Amino acid sequence: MSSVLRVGVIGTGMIGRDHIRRMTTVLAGVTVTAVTDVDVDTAKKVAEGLPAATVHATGEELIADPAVDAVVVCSWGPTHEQYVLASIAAGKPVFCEKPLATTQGACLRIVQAEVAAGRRLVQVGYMRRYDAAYRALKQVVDSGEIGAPLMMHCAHRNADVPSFYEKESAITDTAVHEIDMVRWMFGEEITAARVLIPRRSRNGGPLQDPLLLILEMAGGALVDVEISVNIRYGYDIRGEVVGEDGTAALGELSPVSVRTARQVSTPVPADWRERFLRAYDVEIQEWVDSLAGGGAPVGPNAWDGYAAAVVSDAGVEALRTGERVPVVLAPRPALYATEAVLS
Ligand code: NAD
Ligand code: ISE
Repeated sequence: MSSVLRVGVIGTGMIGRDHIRRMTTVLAGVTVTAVTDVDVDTAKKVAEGLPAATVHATGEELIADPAVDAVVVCSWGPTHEQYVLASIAAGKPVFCEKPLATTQGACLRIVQAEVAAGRRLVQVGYMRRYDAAYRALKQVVDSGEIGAPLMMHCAHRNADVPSFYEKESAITDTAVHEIDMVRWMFGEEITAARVLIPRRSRNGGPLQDPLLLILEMAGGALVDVEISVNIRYGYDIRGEVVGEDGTAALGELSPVSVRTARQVSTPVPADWRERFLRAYDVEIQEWVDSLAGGGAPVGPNAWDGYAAAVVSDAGVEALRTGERVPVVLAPRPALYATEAVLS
């Protein structure tokens, strides 16, 4: 590898373009040398702003390009498995946007391919682990200051969602972030999921919106996640851990609050790009830095992607049946030692 990491990006939609922007104008030690998208015109348009980048006809062709040291997968979820497996087969590090794959079987195949390769090549885009507020919250929890955690209350509110968003997406596409985050925050696995269904919002169209996902942690704590995907007023992410001796919550994030006409107001972000702007920067910079000199990625790994998929499947089953659904994970391979997985 050269001293500057040469990255190929598969999928030049919303987050693909956002990651290309940060890799070319914000971050250090990285350059984008190749792009591809099934919508070739989109890829070509993006490449117009990247004079050094080749536009490839397929993801496989991009992965094989000798000018690509590492791959970033930002295509639709169902296509992730093939590109992650092809990157592992080529021996190239691959950063895959969440979810790692859309079924637990596909995630397990990725885990098995990486284990067979004998080294860590895969990182999954669970960016909350890089967010300053979540990191500060975890520091308080880990310090013991609020005592043993008993519960966590979360809210994941989107102003709106695209038309292709389906009933199950509330779990598989949205709450999957909390699923990964609480495994990391509590340093333990999730053992069961339940879903409660409140009255339906008139803003939710055909979706059952909102939903309440309840997660049971291995240590006995309970996590509730409100998932609202048509809240209208903005993108609002909340989290509060209740401990034996105190509570700790994500702080308000706006750098400004305005007082006027006997009111106090702070802006609410429009969407995930605005709310997690810096978290994505830190996430990709730390990924780039970890690969320097042929190193291995240290962020959320293929096992984390697999575990999130199993919990997500349990959540979908709980939504379908109204039952409590236990989470059963395959045996964890030695490549994913506990401390590397959850810390
Ligand atoms: P998008 O629809 O805007 O972009 C996806 C792009 O992938 C499209 O341009 C599409 O043409 C392309 N594509 C589809 N199949 C392809 C294939 N086989 N090969 C190459 N390109 C292909 O979607 P998006 O919002 O950018 O989401 C992309 C991925 O990123 C999803 O997995 C999504 O869950 C994830 N995502 C993560 C976050 C986050 O907060 N971490 C936020 C948004 C999206
Ligand atoms: C989107 O794909 C994301 O990952 C966002 O972070 C999340 O808030 C949104 O609900 C998803 O659709």
